[in-house]
Amino acid sequence: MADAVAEAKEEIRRRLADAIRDMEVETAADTARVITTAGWFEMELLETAVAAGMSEASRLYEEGEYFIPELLSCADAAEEATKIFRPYMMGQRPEPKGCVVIGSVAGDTHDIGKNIVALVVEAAGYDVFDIGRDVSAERFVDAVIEKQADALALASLMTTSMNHMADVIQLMERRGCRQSCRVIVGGKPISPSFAQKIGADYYSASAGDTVRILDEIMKTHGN
Ligand code: B12
Repeated sequence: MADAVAEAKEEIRRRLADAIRDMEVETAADTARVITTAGWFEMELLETAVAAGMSEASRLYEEGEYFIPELLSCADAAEEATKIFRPYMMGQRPEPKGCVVIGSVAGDTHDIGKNIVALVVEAAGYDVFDIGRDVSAERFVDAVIEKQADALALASLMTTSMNHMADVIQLMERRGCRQSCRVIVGGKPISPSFAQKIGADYYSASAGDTVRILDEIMKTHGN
């Protein structure tokens, strides 16, 4: 019985990933509805299904079958599914735990992964200020100071934008808010050694990891 349920969950996760890869916006939304109605939603499901669908879309892009418009349609399908999950995720939200500013660094307009991280972190009980994509170091630091953020989560999906993470950290130091705010970095080209090199506090590979890191931060640095 438990095996049958696990199999059905895996099958529906696969259906959602396929709908994202195949740019089927309606199917993605319908599949998300089936998942929530069946009570099968799990935080990891959103992240793993979107990652699988987009990674197959990426392969098709590399093979010359997809171009930028196709990738954008896949992103639309992922967003539609996310919209269905959102109220369900927020309904299970615990008491506020801390405050996080998040955004994609200057020069980088990729935001699918960053949006998932923001949503999962918010659903886990954090006040999240998502300041968008292609965000300058100045805007990041203004937001950290204004919101008195416990943590700043920086995203980069490109080797050409990842060095802007270092600019943000240096500006935090110059403007005196580095000590009070932990910095988490993530995204495809980021590694633990890169995080260490630029003086970030943590590298995170996923939305789930980010929640675990934030809980750890609040335990050691929270009020
Ligand atoms: C979709 C996509 C696009 C879409 C973006 C739509 C959108 N709204 O985001 C569009 C079509 C607009 C696009 C444009 C471009 N793209 Co693009 N794109 C991709 C693609 C195929 C998938 C990315 C994705 O969404 N993955 C799905 C999500 C769920 O996974 P993820 O982002 O990795 O996120 C997970 C983790 O990394 C982590 N994470 C992510 N963000 C964060 C943030 C924090 C704080 C934390 C803790 C963790 C975390 O958690 C997430 C969930 O598990 C990648 C290929 C790839 N394999 O990554 C190329 C890719 C990133 N793009 C690339 C390029 C080159 C471009 C363009 C320059 C193409 C062009 N010629 O115009 C432009 C650049 C635009 C710009 N200036 O930013 C290259 C980058 C190469 C490099 N230099 O490093 C890649 C790698 C493709 C390739 N193989 O060449 N792209």
